[in-house]
Amino acid sequence: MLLQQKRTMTTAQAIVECMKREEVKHVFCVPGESYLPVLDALYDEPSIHVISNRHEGGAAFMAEGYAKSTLKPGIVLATRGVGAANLSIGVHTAYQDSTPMIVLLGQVHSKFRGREGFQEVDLDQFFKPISKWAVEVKDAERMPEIMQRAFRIAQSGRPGPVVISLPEDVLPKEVEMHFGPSLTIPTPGPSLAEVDEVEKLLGSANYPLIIAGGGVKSSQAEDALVDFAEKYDLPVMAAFRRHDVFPNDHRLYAGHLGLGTHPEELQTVKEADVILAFGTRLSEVTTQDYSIITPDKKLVHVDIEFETIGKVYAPDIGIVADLHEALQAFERIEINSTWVEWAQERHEAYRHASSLDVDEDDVINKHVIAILNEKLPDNALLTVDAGNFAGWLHSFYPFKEKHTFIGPTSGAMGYGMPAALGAKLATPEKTVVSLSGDGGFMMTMQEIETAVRDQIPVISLVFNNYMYGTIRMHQEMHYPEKVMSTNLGDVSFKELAESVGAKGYVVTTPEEFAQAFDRALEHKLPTVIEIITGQEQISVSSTITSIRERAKK
Ligand SMILES: Cc1ncc(C[n+]2csc(CCOP(=O)(O)OP(=O)(O)O)c2C)c(N)n1
Ligand SMILES: [Mg+2]
Repeated sequence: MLLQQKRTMTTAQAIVECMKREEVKHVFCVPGESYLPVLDALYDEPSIHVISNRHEGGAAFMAEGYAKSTLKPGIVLATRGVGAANLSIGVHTAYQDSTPMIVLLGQVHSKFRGREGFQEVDLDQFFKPISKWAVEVKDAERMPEIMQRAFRIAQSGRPGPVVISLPEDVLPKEVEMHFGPSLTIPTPGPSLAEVDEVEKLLGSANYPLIIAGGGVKSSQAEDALVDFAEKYDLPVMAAFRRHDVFPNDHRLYAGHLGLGTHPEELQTVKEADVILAFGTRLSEVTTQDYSIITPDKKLVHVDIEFETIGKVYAPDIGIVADLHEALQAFERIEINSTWVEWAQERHEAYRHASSLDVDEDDVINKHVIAILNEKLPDNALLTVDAGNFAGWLHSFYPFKEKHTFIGPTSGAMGYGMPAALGAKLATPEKTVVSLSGDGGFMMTMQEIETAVRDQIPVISLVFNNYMYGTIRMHQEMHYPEKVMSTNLGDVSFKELAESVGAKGYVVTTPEEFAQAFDRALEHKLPTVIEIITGQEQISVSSTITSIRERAKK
């Protein structure tokens, strides 16, 4: 269909027209009087579904989860300084997680700018350090240009968030708007010389290792990565919270580099002599506090963003490329050796470290993961919040297919459930389950009402240990037995869920959990399953007692 490139309309209508041209299906918001014309233009556009959230933080996380699932920008709308402040956690997460997002914020009238008008904040300045581009619209006729540029910036290079401030007097202005051609996203590839260099370096390796990150997902290179790894029997590890870059049950998978990664899995990096870092920024968590890629190793770093290369480690070969293009170019590589034995050994180490065999001595946290693994289809999508409860998922759940995991590399609490709602909207055919702790869940749990109102059937698991367990663990390590600010009160998540019309269950044993989970799978309604856990087993590998003992030594 040929789209008309020139039309008279309001600035608000031009925003919605750009969304339509980019095939936006859902937008997330908390309404405000500052951007009513945009809401009105959305009212007139039936192809775009507007979700009204309970908190801008929830709206931003939902948009972020939606964007991670669709690889298209998540769109959030909010009002002035107040809405902006509330949603900034989602913008920060999109920034750290390289997720495309467009944030549209109502701003005070241009006549009042600079007088500290009602809820006035310099929104472009406020978001500059945590966005790829933050801009205020001054001329109505430039709205299509800015919106189209926002879509381009959010998705080009390393994806990320763009913030647009919309003074309220600009929105109703009616002018002739010019729309540019629809978007194409550049996918640069490596040069022939770079491919030759990789061939030479890989050919010299004794113990090569691929560390694969979000760039594999955003360039949809998961299958190409399997082909490349299989060609030479190269072991593959997933970067922090990017489990599903590579099938975890594949003979070449060697584990996940996250918080509390098992020493046997870390051993793989220790022994590696050539590291192929593919689409990962080699973050603090992935590199275990920048400790594991030591100077004796050779590093090939492939990333779509020029700035990512050399940001942490100066690579021996640094290539700016889209991962999919790079892996296709690497098909030219010809090396006679393969690394079957090394890969086999490292996969075995992973299997040993992540064994899901459970017995009655295991805490309920591990049983729950085993039950999820048993009952969920391989394509089910799991989202996670920040907190120690997540350690059991990260350590033991085998993600077998692509697009099955979404988690915040930013470590933002409150993320898991709203992100699951966004993911479910994006992939309604999938079973979507979120995992949260009692602390994180309660930061955004009001979005359960959004799920009920908008009929988004997600199963939310809440691991209730009545504490900010992660911080309690760190507290015990540094200030043993001095518990401060980390205890939480008694909340019935079952009853809170029921009070907004969701299904609620509370369970204390694996059997009860299995039953409740079966029912949740059957009735396909927004559901909260509260799992009462103990406090003593404070992480996968430590108890409160063992930490206190260690601190005494
Ligand atoms: C928004 C935000 N605030 C604070 C923190 C610091 N923090 C990390 S984990 C954690 C506690 C998590 O508690 P809970 O969700 O109950 O999970 P648990 O560790 O008990 O399993 C806190 C406060 C954070 N990561 N994000
Ligand atoms: Mg907790």
